[in-house]
Amino acid sequence: MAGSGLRAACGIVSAGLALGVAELVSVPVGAGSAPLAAIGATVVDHTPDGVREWAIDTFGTDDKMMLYLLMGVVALIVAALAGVVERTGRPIGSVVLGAFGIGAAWAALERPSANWTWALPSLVGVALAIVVLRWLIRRYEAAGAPMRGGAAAPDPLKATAAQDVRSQGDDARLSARGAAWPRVVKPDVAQVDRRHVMRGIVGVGVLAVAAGIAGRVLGASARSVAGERAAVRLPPPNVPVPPVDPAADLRIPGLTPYLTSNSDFYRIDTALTVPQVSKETWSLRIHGMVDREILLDYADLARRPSVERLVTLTCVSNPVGGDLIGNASWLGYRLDELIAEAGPHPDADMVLSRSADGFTAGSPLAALTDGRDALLAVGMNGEPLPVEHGYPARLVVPGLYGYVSATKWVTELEITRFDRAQAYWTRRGWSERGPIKTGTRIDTPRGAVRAGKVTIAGVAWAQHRGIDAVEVQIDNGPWQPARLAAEPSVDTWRQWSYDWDAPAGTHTVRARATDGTGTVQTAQVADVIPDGASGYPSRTIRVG
Ligand SMILES: Nc1nc2c(c(=O)[nH]1)N[C@H]1C(S)=C(S)[C@@H](COP(=O)(O)O)O[C@H]1N2
Ligand SMILES: [Mo]
Repeated sequence: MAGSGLRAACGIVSAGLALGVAELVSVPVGAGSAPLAAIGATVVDHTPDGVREWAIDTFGTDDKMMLYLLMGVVALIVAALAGVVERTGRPIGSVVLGAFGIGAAWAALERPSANWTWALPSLVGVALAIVVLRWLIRRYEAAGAPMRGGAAAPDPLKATAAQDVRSQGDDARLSARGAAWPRVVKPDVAQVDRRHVMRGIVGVGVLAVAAGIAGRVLGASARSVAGERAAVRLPPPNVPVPPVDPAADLRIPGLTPYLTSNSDFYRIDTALTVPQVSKETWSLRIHGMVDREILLDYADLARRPSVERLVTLTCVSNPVGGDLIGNASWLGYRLDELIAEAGPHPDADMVLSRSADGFTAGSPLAALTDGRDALLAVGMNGEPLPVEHGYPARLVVPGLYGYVSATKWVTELEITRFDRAQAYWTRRGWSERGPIKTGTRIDTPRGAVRAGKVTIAGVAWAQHRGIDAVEVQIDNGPWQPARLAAEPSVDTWRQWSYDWDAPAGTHTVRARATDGTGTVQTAQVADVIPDGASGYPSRTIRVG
């Protein structure tokens, strides 16, 4: 390995040790306090909308993985450079590492759930990394030149400098000595010394990996709420969902089922690691413009009447034809009742819900109190909420996109006003109100089909208004009514199908829905930002 390569390796293993040790220190401090997690979360919060859009478009739900990969590559480069520039008498690399440690500590302190101890993982890790880097570099500089094949001509000007190479440690001089003064320092001695450096590097590297793995494993098991969730017994709903009408499910191959299973349900949130919120420490505070603050814990909920409701959730980032939409039965507690107990002031118009990880959504107070089935949900499809869908409790509001209503891991409802408070995505350029736009999707067929009878089918949604009609258009022909499946609730999507006698050739199929108020969905094409995509879905089908 060339000299700068060894120096780079010293930097990389030292920084690796910082990350590994930080991971260990973060176990008692708290999830998200380790440097990469803290920096990642801060980056997510401060990414300009354009970049964010591009990342979601390009990587889809792998966007978080890509962020970690990117941070890993940057960390690797910075660590290698820190090693290359570090000198015994000139600790530039140490300063670089120190700056990163302070930056990471600052990012950790900025997290919504942070206290001062959140700085510790980064600071302890980096302090140790600096000590180890200095030690490795001293070892390296004491070891002498890496042996290079094809000896360079000796540089007479460097001849004297080479004598005190042990205290200077400049790569050029080192190689001059190694190549040209084999009798001054015996090559076998230099090689032994280099092995000494390599052993140091490998040793630190092993420690770094061991600390990192131990930290991850201990952290995951210490914080995971998977065990307690598995033991939760949901109260039987006082008002259960009647069994779903079989006529809601047309059971056409390729058509999305009426109910989405928990494992197939889309997941969208800003959390880099899924928040682990124990029901033992969870509480919900209703406060702000209210007559009396309310504080509820999980046990209080069990004493309240519960309901079960079918509601289709939709993400504002769902493009036309996209799959960021899912339908489930939700078990929970009526928000209108909870909010009424707090006594909201007449001039309040917004409920700012806040999650354990600092996400906020701003919902119109009216949408949560107008009699629709807006819920504080604890169950999903007959199970306790999956951890990634908000365990132990989340909001579900029919008719509003998730970003303005569906707060997972919810801990607070602040009754306030739209002219006083701004929610997470509104601050980032998305609309402050997010009613769901009437939409439809063509699920089948995809690609090529045989000429003859072809069933075109899909789902349509206009939550809380319901779907009254779906029409299909072939090749700019007239709009034809589709057959509608049963609609167990106006708060869910509705399946539709259309039997088409398909002639050979390439055809374009479009669909559009009419909601329960008689309004046809808009043909106007809009991007997802700022308030949801619109336009008719279309599909090109080759009939052979
Ligand atoms: N705590 C928290 N809750 C959140 C979000 C989030 O980022 N953090 N994202 C919202 C968005 S944009 C959507 S679309 C829904 C998605 O819910 P799901 O992941 O259960 O499908 O959650 C909402 N609730
Ligand atoms: Mo969303």
